[in-house]
Amino acid sequence: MTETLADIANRMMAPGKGILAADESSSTIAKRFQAIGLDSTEDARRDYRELLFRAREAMSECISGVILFDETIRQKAADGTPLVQLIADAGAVPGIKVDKGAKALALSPGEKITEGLDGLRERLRDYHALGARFAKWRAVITIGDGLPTDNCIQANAGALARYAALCQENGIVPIVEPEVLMDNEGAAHDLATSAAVTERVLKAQFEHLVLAGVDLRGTILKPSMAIPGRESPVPASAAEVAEATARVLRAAVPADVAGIAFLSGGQSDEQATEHLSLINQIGDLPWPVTFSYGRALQAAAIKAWGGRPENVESAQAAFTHRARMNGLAAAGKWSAEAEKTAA
Ligand code: 5MM
Repeated sequence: MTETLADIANRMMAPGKGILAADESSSTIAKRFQAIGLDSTEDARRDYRELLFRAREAMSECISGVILFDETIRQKAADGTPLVQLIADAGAVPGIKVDKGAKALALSPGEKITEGLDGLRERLRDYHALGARFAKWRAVITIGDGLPTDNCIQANAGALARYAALCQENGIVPIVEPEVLMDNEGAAHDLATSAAVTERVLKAQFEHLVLAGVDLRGTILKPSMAIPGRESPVPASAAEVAEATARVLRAAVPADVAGIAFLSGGQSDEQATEHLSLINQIGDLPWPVTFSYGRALQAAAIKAWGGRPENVESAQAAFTHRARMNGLAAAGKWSAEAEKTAA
């Protein structure tokens, strides 16, 4: 029997599991490799992704889905097994980033619009044939003097809604990711500002999704948390971040949405885990809430690997540790003790 969109989305929101964002575009992965002194060759990118997807415990117990980049969804492991197959064999859902990146928004200095709608229907059909059952599109919203503008919020929300409708038309669950940045240069906003902007962005987003006829039961929201900017002079406690984030989501996200999977956005590994756990501890939320982390799941693994074959096992252990900690957080069960004991 064919899985419905809601079935796929529910699989991605399996209790105690979350999503691995391994969809770094060529320039982003090159930056990550540069930090460990490694050239970004096709084989190096394959070897790195292969080591993640072959981390059996992490993949089968903590990861429900993996977001891939175009190159990766077509790549084979060193022994010839398609990488998509490794993911599916571990019981996780393969997914694909389909946006073409955030570009300058015309006549709106300092703001961005995500491109990639032209030809998307055809690309989605190809990706479905390659095994993708969900997709991801990321919009970027910047807080600043007079920013974000309504123009930027509306333009990105409209593009995300068109993307989501095209996904559903083609049997693919859309992950809708409107990221309110916290780690850009000059991000000095406080928690209240982040919360207010995030609420405004999410409310606009759901108006557009509903207008486009998108079925929310087959849709996953990937939001940023309500959190002070990285240069904010006013810090917030982990409990304050969790409380503000849960409040904003309750105010803006319809209960029909299949689930919420946060991005980490530049938080430290442990912060991202602690915040997620505290949000889940608040309880009584109408949707399952988990992670869809890129940096906060991979940073330790990439460092441990260092591009050397003899470090594959330590890199897998580092990835497994973070995946397990975030799996606990998805159930509201992470603790500083668990972090130390397991490390
Ligand atoms: C893995 O990073 C993703 C791809 O980014 P680029 O297109 O810039 O290379 C990114 O979209 C990611 O999926 C989300 O932002 C979440 O990642 P973080 O690192 O914020 O958890």
